[in-house]
Amino acid sequence: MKKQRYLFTMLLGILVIGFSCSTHKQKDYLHESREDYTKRIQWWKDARFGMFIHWGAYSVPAGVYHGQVVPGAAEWIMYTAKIPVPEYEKFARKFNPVKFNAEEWVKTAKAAGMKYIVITAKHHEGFCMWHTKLTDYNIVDYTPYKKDVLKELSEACKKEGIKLGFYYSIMDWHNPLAHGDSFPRYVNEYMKPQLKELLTRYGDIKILWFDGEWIKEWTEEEGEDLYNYVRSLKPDIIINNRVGKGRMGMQGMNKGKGFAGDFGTPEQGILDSKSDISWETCMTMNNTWGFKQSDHNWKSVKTLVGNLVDISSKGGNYLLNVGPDSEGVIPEASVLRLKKMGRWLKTNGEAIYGTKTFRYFKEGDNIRFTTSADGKYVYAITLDWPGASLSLESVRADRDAEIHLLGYEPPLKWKSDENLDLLIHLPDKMMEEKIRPCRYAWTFKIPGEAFPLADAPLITTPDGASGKEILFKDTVSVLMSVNDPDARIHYTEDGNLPVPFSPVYEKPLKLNRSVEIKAKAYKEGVKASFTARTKFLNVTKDHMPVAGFSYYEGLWDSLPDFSTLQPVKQGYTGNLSIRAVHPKNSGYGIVYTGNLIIPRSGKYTFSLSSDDGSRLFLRNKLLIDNDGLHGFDAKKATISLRRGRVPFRLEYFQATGGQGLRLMLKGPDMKNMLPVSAFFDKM
Ligand code: FHN
Repeated sequence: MKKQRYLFTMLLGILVIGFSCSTHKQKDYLHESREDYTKRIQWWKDARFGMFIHWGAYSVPAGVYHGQVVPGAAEWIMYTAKIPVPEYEKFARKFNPVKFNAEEWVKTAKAAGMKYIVITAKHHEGFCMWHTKLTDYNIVDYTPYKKDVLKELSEACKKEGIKLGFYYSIMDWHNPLAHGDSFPRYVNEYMKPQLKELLTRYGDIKILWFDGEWIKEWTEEEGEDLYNYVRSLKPDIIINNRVGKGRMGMQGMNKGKGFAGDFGTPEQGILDSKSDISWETCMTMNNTWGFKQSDHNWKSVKTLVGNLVDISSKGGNYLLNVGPDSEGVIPEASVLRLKKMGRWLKTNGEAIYGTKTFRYFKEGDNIRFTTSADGKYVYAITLDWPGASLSLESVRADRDAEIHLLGYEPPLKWKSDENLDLLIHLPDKMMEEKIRPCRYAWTFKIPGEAFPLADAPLITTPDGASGKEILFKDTVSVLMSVNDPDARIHYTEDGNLPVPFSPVYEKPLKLNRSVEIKAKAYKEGVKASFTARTKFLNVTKDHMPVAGFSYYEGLWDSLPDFSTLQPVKQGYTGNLSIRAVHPKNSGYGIVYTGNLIIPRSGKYTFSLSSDDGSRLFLRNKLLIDNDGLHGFDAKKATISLRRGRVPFRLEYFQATGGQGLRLMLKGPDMKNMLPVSAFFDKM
């Protein structure tokens, strides 16, 4: 009966809407000129910062089912907890956001400095947040609330001058047509008519944010057809790359050219460097997109501002998520953070909105650059307070330039030193935090341009290790290289900055002790490169507390038997930072082995959190099994241990999506949990 009613409702919808769909001539928008594309997307690139809203029937359970917290993202609860459709529909029946105030939400976004909003019209659960004619499984017909929240939101956005976009999931766990052979009917008789409703009844919709494209039923060809269909309804709309099949997992960019979609969509991560392709990082403020009552793991404002600065320096957009609860309230913790971001942007917004990327997006770890659209100004944004002065290697200030700290009126004193570095002096009084024009990050506005620098050298080992720190046992070979054959590398081993009379690199160095190698490339006619630096740490000689690691590559949905696999590389690490082992975002596994030094006999509680799966063994016996595809969730176990050395093995794998690994423990007389690395045995 249920299915008949469902199909009848759809049939009715098809009659009402389907007819007009067929009259649509479908033009090919996939091959528009670069100029037309640039014109269409420019407002969005200039906007830089938007609000993502995940709101649906999943906001009712809020991560809890049958009294238990369900691991993973709250909006996946129907799948993760395997809730049957009729059971899940009861949540929708109860959805009654009586405190929803569209005006308030839009003003919150606006005050945060956000220029656009993307809200989930239909997430994977299939519940529709607008009065669709295609199904009664929607906010008006199916709930006691009975109002069209997307209509209210679109009116509030129009009033406040905030652009509105819709998130639409291609995957649908509720519609019986959305699987297997009937999928084409779902696309033509349901999805397309729904998109037509969303694009013609809610004002000037500027963005369509597809998701759920990874399902086997969906193809790039369908994505291209859908792209053209949507553009035929709204030619100036912009559409993300999840409309097709080009996306490389959570890294978010396309695996090549020719895939449908206007911008890449890194998720929960930021590109390592600039990209010529338009892109937008979407990120949660805690660990989940939909509201989850148990998730209080909020990012700090410093982290959020730092993300916005880092993303802007690489030419991307930041789509920062809020997950309102079932009453229609955005969590206070989110509102607070957004207010503080808005205050920061009031002072520093000119270095973010409408800017272009600089020749070098960063200098060192804590300086990012953008430039004004006209190229007259370089914005140097420091993520830590620079102290009495700021030194820049890569910026040449115009003669007699007035350099300003945004938010502080008088121009700053500056000079170009003997290395042609730009040295900007800060007023002594600003050593006091409350005198500074803002918190979190500071922008120096410099009339000037990039100094052409020699390409920086790359410091590696024969097995391809590189980065800030490389741990080794006994001896290690150090290789240095630079792209430019006309450049020569000068390096030091004593911690000083290389200078033109430092030793020239001619062949691999053999190290048997801990040393920080610093290297610069020099070339006639250009300024010396940035300084490349790597600390080589001899774990045996320095008796460092370390664990060994073996790194593997592969795509699994649960922990593999690593003993049957060949590691891609092995080494030592002083912590469990997965980035230190490998900067990749998906498709890898790591096995850490070593000894823990237990300080005194007693009961110890271990807490293992990971996204995706992990397992902890002590003395080769399984203590915690946190295996499987899931969000960053913790599992705990308590065990009695005697004082002394305890061998451990920690297995971890990352499929796609969010990633993370954390192992903490707490023993007798310890107030807080400590990272397991605090107990690593020395080599
Ligand atoms: O499965 C969804 C998830 O629930 C959330 O909507 C994110 C946001 O981009 N997208 C998918 C995971 O990649």
